[in-house]
Amino acid sequence: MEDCIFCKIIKREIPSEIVYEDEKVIVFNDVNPAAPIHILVVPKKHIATLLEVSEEDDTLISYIYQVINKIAKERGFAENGFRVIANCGKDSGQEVMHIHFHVLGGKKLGAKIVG
Ligand code: DGP
Repeated sequence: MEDCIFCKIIKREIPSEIVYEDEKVIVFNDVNPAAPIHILVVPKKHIATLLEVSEEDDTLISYIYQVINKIAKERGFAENGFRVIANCGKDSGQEVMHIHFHVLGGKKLGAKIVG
């Protein structure tokens, strides 16, 4: 999508700190980290919100969790644990209309997941 920030990151039109990439997903550091580890796992397919996810994305969504699993193990934060968050729509504060999974870790995260 032309005006989408994450599509621009995928096309290298905007720089980012990429930590993993393959044909289906890109993973990069969040520009505004909320924890020592704060990466965004983003499918290359432009899907605006979780409400647009359909049956044809079954494999992709499962794959995203496999990538998270792999990165957590490779980067050494699997054992201590981490949190995955996907915002959807205005009440969640979703800013970028291209689905993405925040992976947060590297410290003991607060018990509260809403604020
Ligand atoms: P959300 O509220 O779930 O839509 O979060 C979007 C996140 O994306 C937010 O934590 C900041 C991050 N972000 C926005 N623009 C950029 C960017 O240009 N580069 C990077 N690395 N992260 C971005």
